Amino acid sequence: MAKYLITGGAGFIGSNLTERLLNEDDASITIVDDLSMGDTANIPASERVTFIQHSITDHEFMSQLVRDKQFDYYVLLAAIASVADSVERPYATHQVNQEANLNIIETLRSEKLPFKKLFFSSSAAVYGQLPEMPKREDQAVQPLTQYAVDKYATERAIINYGRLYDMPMVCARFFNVYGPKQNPASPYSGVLSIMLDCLTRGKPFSFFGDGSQTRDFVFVGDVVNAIYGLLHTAEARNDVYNIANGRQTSLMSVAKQLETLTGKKLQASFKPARSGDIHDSYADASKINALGFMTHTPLEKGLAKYVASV
Ligand code: UD2
Repeated sequence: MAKYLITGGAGFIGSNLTERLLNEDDASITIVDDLSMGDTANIPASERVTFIQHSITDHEFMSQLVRDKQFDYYVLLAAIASVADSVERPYATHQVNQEANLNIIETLRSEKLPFKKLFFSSSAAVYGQLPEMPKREDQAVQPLTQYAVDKYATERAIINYGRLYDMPMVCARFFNVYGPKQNPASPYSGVLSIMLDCLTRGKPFSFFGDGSQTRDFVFVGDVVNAIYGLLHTAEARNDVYNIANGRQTSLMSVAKQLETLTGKKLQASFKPARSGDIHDSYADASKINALGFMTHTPLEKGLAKYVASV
């Protein structure tokens, strides 16, 4: 049995990954999640899944769990997942997005615990507002918020641990992930989840800015395939990969596509842009594509699946 630890496993991406792993006969999955954004309803019912409600910021608790269980695979997804939220709560962001992850890798290092691969979810936010597009992993970074600083610092720490202590580590920079199980409840939720919720419930939606900002929207099914591939590909080691669709789409144009799919009209208003927001973002996905497992669900197909799921 391959033993997986997924931090943030009750959340949007973690619960989709859990579902994906259950398709593999030999996976047993332990989820640690404080349910700040996640929901136990997301977690598939299976005797191969163990759920622990706890914060990853409890270092002693997490170290003990790692020592006791000695997982084969570590998937570090738990995070304060919003740039705007990190601007409101910089120190809490640091504790969750950096310190808690450092504690896990330091436990593995200092106690020389064996494992097969550790995956950390970094973010496109590390690229900041630099004008080069599409974003490639070897381009300069510009972390403009505490969120981006912590994601970048943790990514580097993980790659350095891998190199210095010969530990099998891999990081990915997620672009804008969307799809089933995305939680629209917080003002900091992913924009497509908020937009779809507003459309289906007839609630007003605010564009922060004029809607011309662009993002690289990547379907969650492609993201979990990518995480699985990175965990199980030996050459993907001590390195970082963009996880993206490789397409640039404006918020306004994705709003039009959702209106067509739902047959409803968005009640939209326009507010000032959010502090720390970047205007444009899209990725060059050729580095992960070269590994041979990345899938790219076209936006219109992914949106249709998402709409059908709510
Ligand atoms: C996403 C990720 C973040 C980080 C970042 C990297 C989410 C939730 N966040 O942040 O974790 O990886 O990418 O660049 O996926 N917007 C509106 N109205 C709303 C909500 C949002 O106009 O009600 C705008 C928002 O100002 C931004 C765009 O939509 O320009 C996307 O916002 P987001 O919060 O979905 O994602 P982003 O790109 O800030």
